[in-house]
Amino acid sequence: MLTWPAPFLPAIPGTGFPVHLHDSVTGRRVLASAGPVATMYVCGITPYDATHLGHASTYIAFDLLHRAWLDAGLTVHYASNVTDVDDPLLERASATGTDWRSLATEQTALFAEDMTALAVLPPHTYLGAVETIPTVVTTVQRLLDAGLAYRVPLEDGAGGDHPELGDVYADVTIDPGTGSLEGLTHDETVALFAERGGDPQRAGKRDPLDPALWRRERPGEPSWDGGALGTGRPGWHIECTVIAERSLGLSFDVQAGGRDLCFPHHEMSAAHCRALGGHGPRIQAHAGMVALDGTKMSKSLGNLVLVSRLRERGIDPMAVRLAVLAHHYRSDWEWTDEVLASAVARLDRWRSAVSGNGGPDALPTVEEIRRALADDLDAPAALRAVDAWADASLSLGGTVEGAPGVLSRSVDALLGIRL
Ligand code: 5CA
Ligand code: ZN
Repeated sequence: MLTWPAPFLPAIPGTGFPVHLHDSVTGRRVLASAGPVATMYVCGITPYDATHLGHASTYIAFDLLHRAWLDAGLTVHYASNVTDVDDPLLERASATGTDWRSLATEQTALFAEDMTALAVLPPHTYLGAVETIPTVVTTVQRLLDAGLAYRVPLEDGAGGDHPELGDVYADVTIDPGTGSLEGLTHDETVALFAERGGDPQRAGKRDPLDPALWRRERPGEPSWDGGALGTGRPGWHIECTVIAERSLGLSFDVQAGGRDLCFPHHEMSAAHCRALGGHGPRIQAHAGMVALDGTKMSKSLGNLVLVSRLRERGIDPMAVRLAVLAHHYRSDWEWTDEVLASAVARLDRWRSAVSGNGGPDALPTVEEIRRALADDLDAPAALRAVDAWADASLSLGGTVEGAPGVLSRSVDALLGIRL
């Protein structure tokens, strides 16, 4: 899968601090990477109705981590995926009478344009579910051979020429702790699993929470050669495990996404990594949910603000990025016209403040931005530091020659905001 062009990263004076990040599993703040190579997997989109502000907010959050790591002198290996075949994509294509491949291709391209406009650094490894199918097949076979997965008989009409080869499910009971969510009863956990793409009621499973690894061919659904697994398509969680393994290995620093991926997706993906012999991600990092009119922005509900629509309206993507950065990545927040208007005003103010040749010394502000980012990606604090420099520059002026240039290059390199 092709990524998008990398934005230019200006050189800036000094070096960033080691980044600490909140781990959702332990609730602790930990060193994000011991270096010298930092590894991150951010779950990519399912390409329909992309890119809404919720997606944008999640990718911008972890783009800050990427930038802060680079600034701290680490080499970053960043991997991501595109879920270019899955139930919700197929359902949307059939509901709108579109070919699922065209829908996926079109929306993946639109996402790349949006990420380019928002100055998000592209992943180094970017793989689609479809192009990864041969690796999924061998990986699922490994799990079956190890006795960590099992086959579930199919309903009549499924399975093409080999209906005797069932769907394959992972056995969650192998990994103690999987599926026991803090604060939720077993029934509530099962309900959440169903709400987020799981099939707890499927007859023949050993445990309601067992996730599908390989779904056999069904009439009217696309399917691929699965060798000894029989024709079919990959399950969702194994897709990310396999793509992470191909790009980063089975033990890596951070797996990230929006908070709705915490369970079951990230929990199951990490369990698959362990079943395959790795440790999985050392940290799971989750961004808060962006809402519109009081409800989480989601493709299935359709309450969306699309980045491409804002761009069509002539809104500067840097203002959109700044609107996102005004919120801490772990908080839930609401997209409103006022949020955008205040970001547009802030961008204007910053641009006026850097328009001269002299200004207040920028180096203390650069250090404040770096400290804020190293402290669990505290973008709002970084923005306040730039606001203070801009206020001083506009009201008092300043005598340090070149300071506006240092400030604007730093805001570009660290926050991805081009002034
Ligand atoms: N393809 C899978 C991940 S492997 C997927 O969840 N795709 S997605 O298109 O539904 O979401 C892409 C990313 O955007 C995920 O990290 C998801 O958690 C995040 N996301 C979706 N809606 C919101 C929202 N309203 N606020 C914040 N992040 C969101
Ligand atoms: Zn994923």
